Amino acid sequence: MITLYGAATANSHKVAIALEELELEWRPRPVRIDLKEQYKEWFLELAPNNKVPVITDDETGMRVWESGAILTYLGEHYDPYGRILPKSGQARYDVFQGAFFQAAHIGPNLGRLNDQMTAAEDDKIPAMFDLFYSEAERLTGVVDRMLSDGRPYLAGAYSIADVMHYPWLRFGLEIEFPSMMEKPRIPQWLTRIAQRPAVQRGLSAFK
Ligand SMILES: N[C@@H](CCC(=O)N[C@@H](CS)C(=O)NCC(=O)O)C(=O)O
Repeated sequence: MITLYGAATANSHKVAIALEELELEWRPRPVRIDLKEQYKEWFLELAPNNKVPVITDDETGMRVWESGAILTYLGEHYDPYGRILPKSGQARYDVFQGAFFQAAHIGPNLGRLNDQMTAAEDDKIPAMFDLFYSEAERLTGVVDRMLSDGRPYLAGAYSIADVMHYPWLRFGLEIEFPSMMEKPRIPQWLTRIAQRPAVQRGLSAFK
């Protein structure tokens, strides 16, 4: 049995979606980040970076934190037919490119932009807002180019690259982020992914 320590956040949803895509037996263990449960000693022993998600796997005795590492782990241990992580070749590295790009660029920049957008008026820093907003515009251009040859998914076939981006970029559609709405390939890709039953189940795992 796999336990996912998580919360109703994009990074935890990525893992819940992958667990559902692979039809694995798992249980959610909600972590109250609003109550700072992630700083408790028991949690820091699991995840020294005091952030969800983390998984433990009774089958293998493994513990993994960082959503990209968790999805790689699930792909390597529980995806024999390469449904979300191709087994070899260029296809595998196309997926890793997308996954690392999300973890290094999309997550941190959109996260900080969201912090600025939702901050109390006195805490907003206009220069920070402009910086993260213009970078978010550039990054949506990158995602659009990744889809530009008519491919339905970011690395060609559906993969952990899509699973990592979807919970983040769907907010762009929700707020009608202008540079995303001008690029129909991204909303079309989001709609395609939203229709997957495993994605719908994964998103409802933590409320
Ligand atoms: N790079 C990490 C980011 C994880 C992350 O930022 N988690 C947030 C929720 S989405 C969290 O646990 N924040 C609590 C804190 O920072 O104290 C990953 O992809 O797993």
